[in-house]
Amino acid sequence: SETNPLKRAAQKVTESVQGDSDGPAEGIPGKPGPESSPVAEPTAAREPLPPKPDQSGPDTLSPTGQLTGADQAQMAQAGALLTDAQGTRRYDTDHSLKAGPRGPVLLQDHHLREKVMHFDHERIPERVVHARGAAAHGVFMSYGTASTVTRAAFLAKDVETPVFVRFSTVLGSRGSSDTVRDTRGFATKFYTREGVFDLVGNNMPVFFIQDAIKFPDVIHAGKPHPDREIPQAQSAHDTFWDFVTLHTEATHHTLWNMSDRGIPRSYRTMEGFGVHTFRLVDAEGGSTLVKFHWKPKLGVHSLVWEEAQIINGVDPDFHRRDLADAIEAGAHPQWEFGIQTFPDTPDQTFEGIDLLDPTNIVPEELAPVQPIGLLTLDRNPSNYFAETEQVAFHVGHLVPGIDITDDPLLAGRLFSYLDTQITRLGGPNFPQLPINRPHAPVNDMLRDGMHQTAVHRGVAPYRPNSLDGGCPITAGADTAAYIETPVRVPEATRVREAPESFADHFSQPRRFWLSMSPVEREHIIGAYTFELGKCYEQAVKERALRVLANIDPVLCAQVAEGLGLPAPEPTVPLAEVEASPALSQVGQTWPTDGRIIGIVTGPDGDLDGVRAVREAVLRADMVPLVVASRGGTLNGSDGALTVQRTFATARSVEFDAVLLAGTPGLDGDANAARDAKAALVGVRRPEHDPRVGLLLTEAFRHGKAIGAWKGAEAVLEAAGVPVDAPGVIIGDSPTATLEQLTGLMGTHRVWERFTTTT
Ligand code: HDE
Repeated sequence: SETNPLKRAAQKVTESVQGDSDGPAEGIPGKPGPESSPVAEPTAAREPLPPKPDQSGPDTLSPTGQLTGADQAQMAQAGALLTDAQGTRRYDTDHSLKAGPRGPVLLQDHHLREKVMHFDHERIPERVVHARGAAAHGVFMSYGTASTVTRAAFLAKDVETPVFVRFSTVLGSRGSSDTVRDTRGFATKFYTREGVFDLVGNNMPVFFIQDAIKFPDVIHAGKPHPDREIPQAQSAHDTFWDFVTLHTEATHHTLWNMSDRGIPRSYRTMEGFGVHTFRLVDAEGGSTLVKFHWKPKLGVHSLVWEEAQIINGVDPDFHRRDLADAIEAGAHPQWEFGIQTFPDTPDQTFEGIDLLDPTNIVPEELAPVQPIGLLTLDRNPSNYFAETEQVAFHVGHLVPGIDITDDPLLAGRLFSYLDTQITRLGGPNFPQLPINRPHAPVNDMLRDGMHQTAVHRGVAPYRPNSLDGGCPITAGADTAAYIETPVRVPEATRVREAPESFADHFSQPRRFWLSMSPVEREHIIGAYTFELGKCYEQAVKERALRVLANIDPVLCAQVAEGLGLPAPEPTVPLAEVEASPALSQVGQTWPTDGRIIGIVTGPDGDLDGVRAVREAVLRADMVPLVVASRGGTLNGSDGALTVQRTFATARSVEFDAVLLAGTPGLDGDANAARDAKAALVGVRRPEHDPRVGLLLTEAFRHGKAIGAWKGAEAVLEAAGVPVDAPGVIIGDSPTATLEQLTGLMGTHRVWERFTTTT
């Protein structure tokens, strides 16, 4: 046959496509790779598998109302044969065109040029804030309970609406760690039949500033220092603390960041908030002011700071992985959507709280959160870039029945979100990207522009017109038009000023502090002490203490003690406020679905017991991870057990609880013989391995439930974990131990283990 490699490769293509003129070839089974390749092709070319259910693209309509399923298929690897961007088949994409094998690369290599050109432009600018995120598809099922206050069709009874939710950190770059201390974004795109509604919220109900004009400033202060570009994804540095102590309206949000809310255990265990007060409008035009809430079914749960720091190194993708794994495993995260409602009075206050001030909450005890629907995330994105990166949220994406208020922070956002997409997504046609396409038919008169992908018909994109049949015509209230609520605007003189009611910066933070349990207060004190301890500027630390003195003298004194500075006196009288118990994360019991239990066993552990607890953990919708001295399988009497983590790869931070497998009782000689045998193959028993000791002391320190069944006490003793401490269980049988352990996990942590001083 042909000896010239190029000709032979060309011949290979010709043979494989014979009889297949209008579709991809069946495959090239058994064909050797190109001559220059040292090994044969690893696999024979074949048709790609059809996408798994969770890999199919969003079920969207194009701007012209056509289903885009066909486009989606074309975007994947749609056939066996490689083509270039123009659809021309290529026989080699691993070698540049050269003048001889050792000669110069030729400028005429247009395949090289196209391939590298595309690669050069693969990145787009990351989001200026919220750059690091993870997302999922899901569905929102409305209870209909909001129908009395809003005409929004997707909030009517039993309406199902597809959604896409993106969670994020705020300060870090795209490649930064997940478990940094920061606010988290919680942005939801509802693809409703009346258009897209975006609720672009956070996991904290308040914001640092009251006026959008300060947003560039607070972000400049929070981002890394401009000279060295450090620190990454942190607020523990001088400029952040400089800003938040000079602009004391930031006090409340800063306190939330320093609380356990700043280090969530998982995206699945975060609350979400719309932050601003919105206005709902019913079918008769009646309006109600509301605050939006997302309540996680698994309860609010956080990491402890040391865990968060360890995870930054051990698994920087912790939250991203957790979300994707849970969805893939069928543990679909759920949140109840709720509203607090307030009468739409001209002063827009409730119980003396200014509803236009985004540094305020309204305690749930004063205005209960009323459930209006259920969000379930059930499908992972199939392509991070196309979906999670290119999704474009905007607070101005509203549907009939949902309107805005005059919160000055919201006003600035209404401008900013559209503006940013032009830089980020390269022009005004980002709504045409598959993830952003509305599911309602689009019939706009927007035309042309960068990256226009629609082929608009007609000649008269203006109205009224007499050339395109007079269409489109405008909708009215009876045909679901978006109609702005006719709110009275007060007669006023234009000023650059904040209202007097925005001036109280300390009573709401004091309420938050008073609502915390002793252990949560301890964590807050630790967080301030850590962050301010990382600052270099003495004046910044001192100013921060003056702010803390106005929240609470104990908080101030303890942080001052940690910094080695005197505690100042308050400069304003301490606010007389009641605690809001709903703000605390401690004291309730939650489902344990999706929680991870590490089951540690030695080379001669009770493997039948391990198998029994593994199965019981799975039945309880939790995740068992078997941890042993080495990888592979363990052979019990009932067949092999797969090892998921070894003493080298396991770290306590991955587990919500630890179970130690018992070892069947052996006498002293047998013990020695067993150890000798284990040492020969380089395998240590758990009680002899310092990594197991570390795992247990960390789990103990982090307030995690620890269980051991008969024969494993030695492992606890070797680690120095007291067997009679709270949350440490020595059970009679494997499953009885698991049962007790699960009971403890419902409260999230063994809170009694944390020392408190307040
Ligand atoms: Fe944002 N914010 N923001 N923000 N924000 C952005 O939009 C902005 C604010 C929030 O997953 C940007 O598409 C201004 C409050 C989330 O894609 C940008 C102000 C809240 C996300 C922007 C605020 C948020 C963003 C960056 C002060 C909670 C991520 C990229 C007026 C209620 C959305 C982008 C996603 C993203 C501007 C304040 C939440 C630049 C000017 C308050 C969850 O447009």
